[in-house]
Amino acid sequence: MYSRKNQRDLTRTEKKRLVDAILELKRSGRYDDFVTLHRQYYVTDGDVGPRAAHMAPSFFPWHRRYLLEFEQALQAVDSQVSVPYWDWTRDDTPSASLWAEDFLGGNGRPGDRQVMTGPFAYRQGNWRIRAGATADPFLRRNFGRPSAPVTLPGAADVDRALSDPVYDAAPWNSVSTTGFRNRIEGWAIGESRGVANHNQVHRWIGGSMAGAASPDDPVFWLHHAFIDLLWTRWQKAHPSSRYLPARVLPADDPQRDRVFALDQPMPPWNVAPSQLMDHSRLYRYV
Ligand code: CU1
Ligand code: CU1
Repeated sequence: MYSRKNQRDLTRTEKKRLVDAILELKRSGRYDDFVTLHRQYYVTDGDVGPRAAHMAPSFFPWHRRYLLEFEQALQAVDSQVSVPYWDWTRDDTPSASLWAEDFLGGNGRPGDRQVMTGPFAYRQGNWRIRAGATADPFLRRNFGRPSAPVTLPGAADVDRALSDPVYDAAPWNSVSTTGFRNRIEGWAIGESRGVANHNQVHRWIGGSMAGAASPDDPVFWLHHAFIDLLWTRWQKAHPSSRYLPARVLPADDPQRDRVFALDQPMPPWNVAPSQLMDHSRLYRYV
């Protein structure tokens, strides 16, 4: 049992130990294996085959397990480290301590968007992008996407999603217009108004965080820890609500073999959403 802290509360030492553990995973090649895995499971509505990670009900449980795998890899390097969370409704500016020189570094420079500060800047020599979406070997960020401005979601946007008592809804993909899952994941719902919660955060950071290779930016883990915390908050707010679909979809449903019902094992771990509903024996959020 360990704690996942708000990143704003980490001490200088805690930040350094986390950064050092991440750099060690990068050096050993394990970090890029995680990026490759995410690219492999980033299946969209328009692709064929099952969707475990995105545009699907199992968005929350799949990423919970994915984060646990990453966290265990970090802890094999340094047993005192855990994945902190970034509450982007509070720490919502480029001057937040998250982006300081001693933690994740800051925005990309104009032009090629290359991150120039912090431990993950290419010029530091420890962070070469190998499994990225482009051929660029450097980490890229483009805060706020000035060419088509995007803001970070606010507390009201999150609260609107948390107040939906239904976990997910047909057609169980990116076009579901109700349900907690897509209100947080952020496809379709509110996109015209720019309210896309999880997706909006990826877009606000931009660069490497946009797209299937988004774990190339270490902020991915802090963003998804907050997403994981929001799932826990939703469960507490709606104790009689359940993960949906509860059962395998009927044979005539086009989503039957494309989404994972409560007890259907998800790749690559062969673990069902039902086995990931409760994290309280593993970690807690403080
Ligand atoms: Cu993902
Ligand atoms: Cu994400």
